[in-house]
Amino acid sequence: MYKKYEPLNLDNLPRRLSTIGEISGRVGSEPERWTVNEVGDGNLNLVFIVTGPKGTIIVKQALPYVRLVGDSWPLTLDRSFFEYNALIRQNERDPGIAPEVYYFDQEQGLIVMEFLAEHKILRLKLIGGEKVEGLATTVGKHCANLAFKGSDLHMTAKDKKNDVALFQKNNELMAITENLVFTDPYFKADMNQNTEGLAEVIKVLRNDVRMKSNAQHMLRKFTSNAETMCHGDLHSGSIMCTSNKTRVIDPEFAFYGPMGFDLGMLIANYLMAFFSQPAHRSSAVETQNCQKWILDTIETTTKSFIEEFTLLWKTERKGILYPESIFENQDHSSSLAMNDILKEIWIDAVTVCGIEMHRRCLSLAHNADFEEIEDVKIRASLEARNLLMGRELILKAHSISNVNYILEMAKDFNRKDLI
Ligand code: SR1
Ligand code: MG
Repeated sequence: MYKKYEPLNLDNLPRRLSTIGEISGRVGSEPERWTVNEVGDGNLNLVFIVTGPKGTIIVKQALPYVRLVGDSWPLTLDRSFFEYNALIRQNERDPGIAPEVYYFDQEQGLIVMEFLAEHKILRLKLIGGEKVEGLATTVGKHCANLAFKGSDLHMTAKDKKNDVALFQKNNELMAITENLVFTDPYFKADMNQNTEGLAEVIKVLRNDVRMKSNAQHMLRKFTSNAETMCHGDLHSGSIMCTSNKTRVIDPEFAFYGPMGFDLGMLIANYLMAFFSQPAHRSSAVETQNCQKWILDTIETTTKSFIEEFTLLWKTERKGILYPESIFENQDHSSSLAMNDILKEIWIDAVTVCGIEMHRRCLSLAHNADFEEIEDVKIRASLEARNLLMGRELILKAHSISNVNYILEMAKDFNRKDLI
């Protein structure tokens, strides 16, 4: 590999990578027998599928700018360092869910990893009306394992602090979330985009001082409450599935933050899939069927998170927080303390959920669930339901006691004509 950073392309990739043992061992040592396709459809990076006589790999390379915008928005290559580190931790904390990493080159912003041959991006499956067996339990458990095992409930205080220090340097990516997700939806930011017809709804959101304050309280937690390593960008585009297998990819936005962050972002993306269904299905029956499945997925994801967190509390509580010495060893249950934590996680998740529902319709980087709806009037009316439910979630996060309340709220908004 060259020392100086140079982006890969279809022509230079085989020559440049075939001399690396970890790669040629998996693809084959004759680069002329390799086929290379660039398949990156995300907002930031190059992604190549490389196939040779021995097998197929994924080659992901950071560009020195935001791909979605172009070189007017420079962005550090170091994001691949944080993605690499997060993948390693995901695989330690919940093995077999993140792709296996075969090779990493920091200078080139390059990660070579497992090719998920049969898997497809979950967002596309949801738009296509496909269901995935086991999705909710796998991802709910994954979120719980990441939340628990990256925190002072499990890690040694020294390891935790060192890891927080390491990931605090992922601050360029954190800044994207701080601005695009938490703040830009609520004012006329330069890169904002929205569907025509939403002006009145946007006015309601931007005039709601209570809601904006709650969203900023959550941003304060994002920046200062380094509880655990979050995936940082856990939407349906960061999950790949077959009909019954689920993997979680793409943790370059990883950061140490609130334990409910990933769960909240995930539920938001399921809710957006839910609200967009009427535009993607060809009959009311199909729409109802898919929407029900999505709501069931939200319910089971949340329940799996709680179940797994409760199990980890009993079996993996080895850190400095809530030690057995002051509870169980004195014949006192620690359930009260755990339930307090779960309650706080839930409030954070509900708040993040509402904010994510806003940013995907008002800020930069919208999602295909809505963007692929060609009829602007239909798109705006479905986005309005999503935006106004997001507001309710941010306003009522402290009184929404469980997931069923959210499911009922979604069904209720799904019936409303708001614009
Ligand atoms: C400029 S990056 C925009 C968005 O793409 C990523 O997937 C993250 O969600 C980020 O917020
Ligand atoms: Mg991504």
